[in-house]
Amino acid sequence: MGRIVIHVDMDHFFTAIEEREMPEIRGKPIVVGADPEKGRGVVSTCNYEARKFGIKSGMPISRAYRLCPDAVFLPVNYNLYKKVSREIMEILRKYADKLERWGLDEAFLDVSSRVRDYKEAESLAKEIKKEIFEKEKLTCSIGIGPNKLVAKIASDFRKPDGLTVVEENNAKAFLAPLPVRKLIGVGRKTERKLKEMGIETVGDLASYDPSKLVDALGVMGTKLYLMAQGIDESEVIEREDRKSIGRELTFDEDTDDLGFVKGILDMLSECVYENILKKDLSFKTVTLKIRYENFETHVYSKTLPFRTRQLEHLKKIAKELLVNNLKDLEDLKIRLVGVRVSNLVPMKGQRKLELDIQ
Ligand code: TTP
Ligand code: MG
Repeated sequence: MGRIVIHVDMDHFFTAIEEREMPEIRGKPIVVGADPEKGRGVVSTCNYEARKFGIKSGMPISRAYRLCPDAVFLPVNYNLYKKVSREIMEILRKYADKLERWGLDEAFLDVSSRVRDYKEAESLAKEIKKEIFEKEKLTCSIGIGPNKLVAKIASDFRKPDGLTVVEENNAKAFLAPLPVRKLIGVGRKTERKLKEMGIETVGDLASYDPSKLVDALGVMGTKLYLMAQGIDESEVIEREDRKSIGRELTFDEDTDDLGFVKGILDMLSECVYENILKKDLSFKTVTLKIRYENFETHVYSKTLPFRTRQLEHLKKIAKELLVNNLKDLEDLKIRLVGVRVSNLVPMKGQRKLELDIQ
């Protein structure tokens, strides 16, 4: 059997979180966007009640206000949404061989080795919905398909709280009646171009002469033609989304013993290094954090002109940063030190890049 891919998309994500936090606004039209007071900015999202009034993501807040003055207008609480997003991805992680996050509220899960058929994939999807609802009190819509393209379109098919399964042999027929705009990568411009060629639905595209598509659209033409047949070979890719890796330690007792602090830095460097190896990364920047007994906290960084993954580089730079920067505050004891690396690049990608250049 081929692959089975699940796509999860949270329902009206930002507003769903706001409703959860403020039960008193539940059931009302809600709009999340910048600067509601001043009437500037755009709509980030709105709940389904607000959508009934014609409000949409990307619309100026002022227009949303005209469409529905009684809606609840809220500012964007991005930090909260990010936290919830992380928790949801954590839940999804358990269910997938590979997980690919797409923005804050979407993810692809390759579950090919976890399930034997679409029936089992459907049960898995139900479990996912249940766990997200129990833990986060939020609903999502899920699509299941033979690839990312079909799974993503399927998750959008029935919303909110939907579950749509499209088996491989059904993919082409499922896509056929949909407008071409639903295909990944088709924006307003491509849509217009296709319309001029008499192509409005995915079905129109699927039965079009592929060589004419290539003449008109180049590589995109080939891609579109394949997508219209329900074909998409792109892998679910686990992206390293960590921007830095660090470890820190608060001492039992504040200290001014430099030798001791250096020893601790070596130990923290080793912990960080272990993580770098595990994730197959290289780094360019090392950052040292020092907190003094009076809680004054300083951060010093050094960026190398090259990428490295050597423990010796890490240890040496961390200690250098300590010695070079201690001078100004040397009469204060140290309460905490931390070592962090950033500017991370996967070694895999790097090797590939080197090969490409040769
Ligand atoms: P979407 O998944 O596109 O929208 P949604 O989750 O709000 O609604 P749906 O039920 O249709 O999936 O986007 C996810 C979040 O990203 C959304 O809650 C807010 C944010 N967003 C913006 O900030 N600006 C935008 O233009 C869009 C489309 C989304
Ligand atoms: Mg969504």
